[in-house]
Amino acid sequence: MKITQITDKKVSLRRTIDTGTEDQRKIVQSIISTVRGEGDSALFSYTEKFDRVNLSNLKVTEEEFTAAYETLDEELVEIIREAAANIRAFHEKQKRESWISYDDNGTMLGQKITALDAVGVYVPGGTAAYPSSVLMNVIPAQVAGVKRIVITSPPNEQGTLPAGVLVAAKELGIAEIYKVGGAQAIAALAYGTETIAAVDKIMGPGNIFVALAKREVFGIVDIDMIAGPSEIVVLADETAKPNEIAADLLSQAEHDKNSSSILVTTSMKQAEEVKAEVKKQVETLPRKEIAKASVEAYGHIYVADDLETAIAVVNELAPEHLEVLTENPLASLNDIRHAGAIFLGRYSSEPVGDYFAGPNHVLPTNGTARFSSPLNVDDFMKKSSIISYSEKAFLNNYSKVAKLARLEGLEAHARAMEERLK
Ligand code: HSO
Ligand code: ZN
Repeated sequence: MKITQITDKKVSLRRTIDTGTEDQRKIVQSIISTVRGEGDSALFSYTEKFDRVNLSNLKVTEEEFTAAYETLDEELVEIIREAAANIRAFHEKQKRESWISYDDNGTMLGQKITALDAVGVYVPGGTAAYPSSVLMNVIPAQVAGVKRIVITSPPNEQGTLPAGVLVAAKELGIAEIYKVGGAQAIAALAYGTETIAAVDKIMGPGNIFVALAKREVFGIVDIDMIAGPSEIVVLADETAKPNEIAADLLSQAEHDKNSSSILVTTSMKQAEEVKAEVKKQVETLPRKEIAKASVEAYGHIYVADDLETAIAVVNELAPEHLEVLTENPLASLNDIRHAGAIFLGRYSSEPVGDYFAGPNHVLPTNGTARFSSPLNVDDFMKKSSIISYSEKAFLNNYSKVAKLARLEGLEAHARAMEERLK
């Protein structure tokens, strides 16, 4: 882990995003057009090619759900239920209502809020098939009132999905889960096949092929965001404990070798202790190869002269997760402008938010916290404007509208106004 002293409040620390190679884009485009043309049969053959399994059906059956429950501890199922309840309670608070306002002319204006009809959630394969991400994507959609929620995920070589994913989905009452991954899954969700009806929006992270496919189908359907690897920034003063900081940094470093873990501190002594702790702790992790690679490539410690400079660095980084481990975390909250989720104090270690507290763990990465927000109920709702003019409101205003129309050279607009006077 590199240690850098920062004195200038105007540091520039932007990262770039992986938009794929020309070849990768071509592969994705070809997969999408094949799925569009051939439907299910393309899904089966791509699954055989990429996931090395020959499936007889795409949809997860009741037997598969039952088998999943048999492999999971009853206690764990209870914990999933409790996490789901916390997540639901937090998202319920976000729900917006339609509204209408009236004025003295009899004008009625408003906003009608409608849930999306159908949403697809992509759950990546391998060790990144997180039950927690099923909860985080599905629950806000349910709170919004989305009627049809579909999950797709690539099967393993035995042709099944992880038990945790199936149990989480079943606990939420999801009936449609399909064993298909990669760009072919995104194509199926966007265009539909015989088995998988098209959705209106596609959520969820995935590898570069999934990300490129989402970009490719954007406009046909909506997409959530193109998520980058997980990031954590810890903002600390000398009161924070190096062993705790190191443990929290490693909690995100173990996600992916491209994840980044950064400490911004006002104490050089602590910086050196954290560096040593990270080195020590990482050796004991089962995923040490990933965590080590991540820390080596993207781990960084910035030592700032004072808290104000440290906060400027944090805002420049605009991290996905920010832990504030200072003497008075609340006092800094006002000055922190850019972060996906802000964890205050040593008992709010980041995994509390990943799994259990209630706020969403789908967060803006790669500095996009400058302009975007955590996944939330609004992401599953859209608005329609309501406009209702009375005769009085019309007579008061039609000529103004006609004048604006003629200013733009749009005579038919002006006449539509005047036609009503006849
Ligand atoms: N930290 C990840 C979410 C996650 N962590 C899932 C564990 N499981 C991105 O916010
Ligand atoms: Zn995590």
